[in-house]
Amino acid sequence: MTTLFDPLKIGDIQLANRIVMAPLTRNRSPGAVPNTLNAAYYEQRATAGLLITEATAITHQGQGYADVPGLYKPEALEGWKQVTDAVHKAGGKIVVQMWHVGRISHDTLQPNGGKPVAPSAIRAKSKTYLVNQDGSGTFAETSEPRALELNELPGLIEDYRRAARAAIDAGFDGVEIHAANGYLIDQFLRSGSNVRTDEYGGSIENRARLLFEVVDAITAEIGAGRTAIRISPVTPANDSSDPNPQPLFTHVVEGLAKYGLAYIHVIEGATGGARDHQQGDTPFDYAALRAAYQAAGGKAAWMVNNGYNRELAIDAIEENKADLVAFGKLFIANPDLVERLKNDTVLNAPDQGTFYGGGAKGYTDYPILENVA
Ligand code: 8OZ
Repeated sequence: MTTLFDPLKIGDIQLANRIVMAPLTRNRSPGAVPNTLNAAYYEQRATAGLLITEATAITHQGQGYADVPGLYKPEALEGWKQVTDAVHKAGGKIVVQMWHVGRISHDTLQPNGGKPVAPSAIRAKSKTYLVNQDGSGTFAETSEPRALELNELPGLIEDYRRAARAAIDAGFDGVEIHAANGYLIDQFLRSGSNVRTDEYGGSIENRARLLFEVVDAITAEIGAGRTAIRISPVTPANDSSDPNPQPLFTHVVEGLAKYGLAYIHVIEGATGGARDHQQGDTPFDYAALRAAYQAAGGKAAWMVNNGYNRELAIDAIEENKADLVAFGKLFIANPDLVERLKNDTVLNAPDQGTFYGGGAKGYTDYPILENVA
C-alpha cells in the first residue's frame, strides 16, 4: 500500500515523500526581492517532499500586496537563486507559484499608479495589504480595475512565458501556475468577474481560453513535466463567484489532461476555511473532477489541500483519493512537519498575528522537535 511517506516522481521532479508545503503569502520580501531570511525559512522546511513558494508576481502589474516577491527583476531572480540553492543543498525540491493578481491590487502598487487590470471593469469586494511610510501594515480596499484590451492578452501570455524561463534559470525545479483564489486567471474563469463579450468571455470554453493559452506558453518554454497548476473550484476568496463550478472545472481539467503536467493542485472548499463550502445549488464533487481528468487521459499527480490533518492526509493517500497533500498553516508552525507526522508527535500551533509581514518572529523561529522544551 502507498503511504504519505513514500517517494513519488511527478513529471520531471523526484520527490522524497508526498507531503507538500502549500504556497503561503508571508509579505517579507521588501522591494519584491527574496532575501537571506526568506532562504532560511524555506531551507528549514526542505524535508517536505515539495515546497511551493508563496505566490510570486510575474510582472509589476501582477503585484497586489506589499512586500511579496517577484520574478520580474534581476535582483529578485538573484534572491530566488539563494533560496533554491539553500533548498537543494538541504535535499529538497522547490517550485515557484506564478502569480498575476488581476483586479486584487491597489493603484499605489501598480506601475505609474495606474489601475489594476481585470477581465472586466468590476471592482472586487476584497482587501489588499499595504505598508505605510513608517513600515506599519494596513489592509485597504482593492482599487477599481480596468478591463484588459484584447490586444493586450498576447503580451500577458508572453509575461507568463518569460517568468517561467526566469524561474527555471533561477534554479527552481518547476512552476505552479496560480489559477485559484480569485486572481487573474480565476477572474477570467468565473462569470462573476468576467462579463466580456469577446472570445475570452461568455461560454465556459471562452472563459477558460486564457488559462489554456498560459499553459501552452509555459509548457512550450520549460516542458510540461516542470509545469503544474492550482485551482480552487468553489472558493469565495477575493469575491470570486460562479453559480455552476462543476462543468466549468470539468472543462478545465479535461483540457489539462493532454499536457503531461507535473501535478494538478486542488483547493477543496473555501480557501483556509470550510471544506464543505459550496457555490451554486449542489455540493462540488471532487472525486468526479478527478475521474473526469483521468477519463480524459490525465496522468499528473493529484494534489489536495485545505484543512488536512495527519489522519485525513494519511487516509487520502492510502485510499488513493490523492497522490500528494499540501499543508499550509501546519508548515508555517512546524518546519519539521514531515518528521512530526511520521512519528505522530505534538505540533506547534501557528500564530496568526505573524502570518503577514514582519521579520524572523513567527517565521524562522518555530522550534523543531529536539528543541521543544
Ligand atoms: C493570503 C494573503 C494574500 C494573498 C492566495 C496569494 O490566497 C494568496 C494570498 C493569501 O492565493
